[in-house]
Amino acid sequence: MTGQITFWTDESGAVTVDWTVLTAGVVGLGLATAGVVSTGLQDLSGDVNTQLSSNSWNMFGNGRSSVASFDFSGGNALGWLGGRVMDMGGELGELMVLGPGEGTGYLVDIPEGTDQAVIGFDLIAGDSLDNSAQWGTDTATVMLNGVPVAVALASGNSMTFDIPQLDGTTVEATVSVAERPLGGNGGWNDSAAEVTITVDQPTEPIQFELLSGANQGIGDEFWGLDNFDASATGSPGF
Ligand SMILES: [Ca+2]
Ligand SMILES: [Ca+2]
Ligand SMILES: [Ca+2]
Repeated sequence: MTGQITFWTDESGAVTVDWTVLTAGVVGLGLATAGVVSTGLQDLSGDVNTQLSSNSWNMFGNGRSSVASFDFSGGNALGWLGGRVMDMGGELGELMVLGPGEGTGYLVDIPEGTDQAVIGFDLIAGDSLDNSAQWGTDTATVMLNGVPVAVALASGNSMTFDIPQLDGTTVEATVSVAERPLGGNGGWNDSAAEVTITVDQPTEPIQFELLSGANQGIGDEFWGLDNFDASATGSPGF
């Protein structure tokens, strides 16, 4: 019995008890840390999932990434400044509409490693837009980073383009619909063009802008923007 009493009063026994309490504390801390890390990982995987599935950042791993895509359906124009999304009816449906002197802009994100950025959209010349001595010249100006890269002239409800040749920027515009009522005022013909802008070696976000030089209100005439799509290309897997 003496030995057992010695055991209970032995200092080394007390150390064991201390160690047990200390160990329990460390395990508790470890569990708490694991909880935080686990939550962090879930947050991160959630972020990655959001990024991968969002329109703003689809990585296909084949060297091409979509950075923005807008058909303005449901009024979605998140990130656009100026202009207004309207349902102009007919074949036009919802699109970004500009009244006289109005402009709309969007900052196109450029992922690191981008070799080429491609911005495509439909430009709509709605209703009574003119290019005449009598009724004036109704233009739409496309600008990148404040520099005009294309000027569209509505003419007899068709469209012509004045495209300055700028180093590193290529603009192609093809009239897809001329002189046909697409929407807006059905009594007035409309026209549409597919515009594609390619920018070589962009290093910073590109500020896209479309400005209306129309001289009458939206009830009479309008410039419209639809099916905006911006993508970036780089080395495969970027
Ligand atoms: Ca649309
Ligand atoms: Ca006009
Ligand atoms: Ca029309």
